[in-house]
Amino acid sequence: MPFSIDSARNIFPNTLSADAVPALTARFNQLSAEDQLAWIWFAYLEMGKTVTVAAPGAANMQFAEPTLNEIKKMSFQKQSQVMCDLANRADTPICRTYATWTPNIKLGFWYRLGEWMEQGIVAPIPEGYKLSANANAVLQTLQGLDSGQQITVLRNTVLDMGFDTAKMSNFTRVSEPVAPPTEMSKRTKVAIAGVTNPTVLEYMNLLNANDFDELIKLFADDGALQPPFKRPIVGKDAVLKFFKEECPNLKLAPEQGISEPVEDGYTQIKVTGKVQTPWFGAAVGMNMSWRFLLNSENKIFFVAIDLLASPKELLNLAR
Ligand code: 45D
Repeated sequence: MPFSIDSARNIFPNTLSADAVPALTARFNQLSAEDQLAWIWFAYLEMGKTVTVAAPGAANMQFAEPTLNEIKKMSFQKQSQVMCDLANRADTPICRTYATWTPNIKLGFWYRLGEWMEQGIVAPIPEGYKLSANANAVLQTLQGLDSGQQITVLRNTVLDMGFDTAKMSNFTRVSEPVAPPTEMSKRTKVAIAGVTNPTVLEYMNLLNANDFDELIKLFADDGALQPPFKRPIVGKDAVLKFFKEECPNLKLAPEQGISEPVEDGYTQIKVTGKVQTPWFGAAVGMNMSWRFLLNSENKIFFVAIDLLASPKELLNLAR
């Protein structure tokens, strides 16, 4: 076999991903818990001036509801403690429950807490709270990023909270029920300038239709998918689980690409374009690339999805 997962990660090495995102996330994680909570609050308010977050669907909320109701009944002081515990990744029952949730449940939980903070049902960020100089600098850097990068940082800050599942001996991941795929008559078809490969086109169309059971059939048994800023997820079972847990209702709008044969019947294809998340819809088009490596049977051996450093990168199809 000419490629390993590790060597496949280096196809199209000129692709510039948004390094500002992990760099800023790391700086955020250095802040105190109080500063982190206030920082997210200010960032959220600031962003709310230009883009609105969509209310999570009922499916995202049902698993968070018992915890939310527990928090609702607490005193302001206890509520603040719970939020600090989450930021501190403390070992508490709520932090352990939180850790088992999928990203969308975590985001839905904070969405509701944010609403309640605004309505005075949950302890607000103290009036006149002054961010530390460091937190302020981190906030300023955030404001300089494009909106796709901003929402990715915000998402990271939320996902990193709660107890560390790596320290939990056994737990069951809690995820929303998977919605049925879009019915055939309502499906859309993408067109990609420079790419006609049916596997790549089907990948986009099936992901847009939430048809994960068909989508996974495009992968080789030992195939892998590498999400932005993450290690590859290897093997069909793990990739399918990821699709069902984290990919419903994404909207992929690929624009252009390049395809070329490599060794042993493999083909490498790079596609660039926009991705919308159900949380922000058309208000935020993230600049993304997909780097596919297909085997001689035209199955996906590897695909890396990257958040791009700038819109200019959309036109970078060099090898
Ligand atoms: O602490 O081809 C308060 C893959 C204050 C799959 C708050 C993909 C206190 C394959 C405001 C209350 C998935 C890889 C907190 C493609 C406090 C594939 C709340 C890519 C926390 C294309 C804050 C998909 C809140 C991508 C409510 C790139 C914050 C998806 C909410 C990207 C933040 C999705 C939200 C992103 C952020 C979603 C809702 C970046 C959502 C971001």
